[in-house]
Amino acid sequence: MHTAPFALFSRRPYTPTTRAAPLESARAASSVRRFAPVPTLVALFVLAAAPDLRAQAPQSFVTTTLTSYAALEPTAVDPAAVLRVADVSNAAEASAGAQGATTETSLAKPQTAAEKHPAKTTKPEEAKKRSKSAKNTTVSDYVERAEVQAYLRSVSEEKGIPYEWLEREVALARYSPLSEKYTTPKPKADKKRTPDKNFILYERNLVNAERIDRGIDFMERNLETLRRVEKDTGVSGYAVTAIIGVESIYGRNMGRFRVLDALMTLSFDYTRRANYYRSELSSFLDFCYRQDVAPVSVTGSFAGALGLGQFMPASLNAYGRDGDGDGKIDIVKNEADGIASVANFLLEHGWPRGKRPLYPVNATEAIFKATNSGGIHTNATVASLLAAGVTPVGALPLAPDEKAMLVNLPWIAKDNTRGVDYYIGTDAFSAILRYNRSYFYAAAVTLLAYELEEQSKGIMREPPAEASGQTAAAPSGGTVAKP
Ligand SMILES: [Ca+2]
Repeated sequence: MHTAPFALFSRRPYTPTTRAAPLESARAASSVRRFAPVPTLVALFVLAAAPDLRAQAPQSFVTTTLTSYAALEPTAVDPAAVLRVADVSNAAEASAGAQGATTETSLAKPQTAAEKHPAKTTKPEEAKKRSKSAKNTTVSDYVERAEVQAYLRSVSEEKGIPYEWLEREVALARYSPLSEKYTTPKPKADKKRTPDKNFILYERNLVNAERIDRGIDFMERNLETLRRVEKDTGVSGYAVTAIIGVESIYGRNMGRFRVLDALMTLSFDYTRRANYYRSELSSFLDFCYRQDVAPVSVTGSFAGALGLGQFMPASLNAYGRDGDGDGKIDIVKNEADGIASVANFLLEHGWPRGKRPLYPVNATEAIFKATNSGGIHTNATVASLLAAGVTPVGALPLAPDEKAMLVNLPWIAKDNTRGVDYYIGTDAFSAILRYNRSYFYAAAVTLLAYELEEQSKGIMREPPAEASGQTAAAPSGGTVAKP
């Protein structure tokens, strides 16, 4: 029997809103919403194109316009992002001056929780302060600075890139106030108000009808590539799709910051982690030089992550792959390259062929502590976890000596009941954790992958006619969990 994958997550006493809207109704809604948006579009255009009007418009008008537009076309615009852009645009325009500030004033889709929550957007007063304190960096300012010249000389030597090329390209960099702002840690006072960890809330933002629907579209149009890559690497095509879905909503949200500006700012106008960003910057310049890409043309997140899988440049250099065989690696515009690169990242970080990431178990906090659980590596085995008192929920098709880790996901339901779900994680889960060290992140990716499999009715499986001609190639992703 094929076990419904997301039944794994059904023990919590709540019904996730994400599953309330069936796929069909989501699709129906998406065809209906095309008929009405003209007045909203006009209002949105005014807001986007006329900063003065936008600044004077009542906040309720701005909110209503953006919210109704977002309802019509949910992924076209994120109200929170546009509100934030509206708030900071004056500051960005003032500080950028003649530079145009196209990145900051565009409808840049946010990349992190900090950007997604309107409550955390820049207040107008803050924006005014910013406009006074922002560095008045001109286009060519960076290459005139001695530390930048010294850095470029070392990159030139280390990577074998002509200094003239580096100087010419870096001369186009501009200071990016938002890159600095969004990478600056919040004051400690805020930490007191940090709410308890709640996987239910986290999951709701990442695993919902829209992301499942678009994920199935993504899989349908990339099915050949996904199957080929899964066959080559043994990494689940559902998991690769889920990571791309979580990271960039399948390419709709890759960030509109100029990566060059972001990395130059964080390397030379921001003292915290400057060495890290300088290293990423040199990877980025190296990649652009080798791939014959103009650095200034590449867009990504405020911190320099780019493409479908939001790779930092060093990861792109290390794990980027050419998925369509044209000799270039373009993880921004080419979905095959994005898929191949994410799969290769997971493979290189130990994804075991055909394995699922998570299996539900019963456990306790005492067992979690006694087994030294909590890291990102599989430091136990299935047998040792069972010996410590972990008991499977349903089938656990893993060998006793299989490397494993115990995973805890605390949650708080609407009625304030609290609990912790426990899972046995395999090396596949550990590989996802190398993408992002958070159990919540990796579990949300896993859940989205399971939903994609379930709701696409196992789209990754080869058609029976082809499959019958094949020998015992291990099925990956989909069919392994059968008892
Ligand atoms: Ca390619």
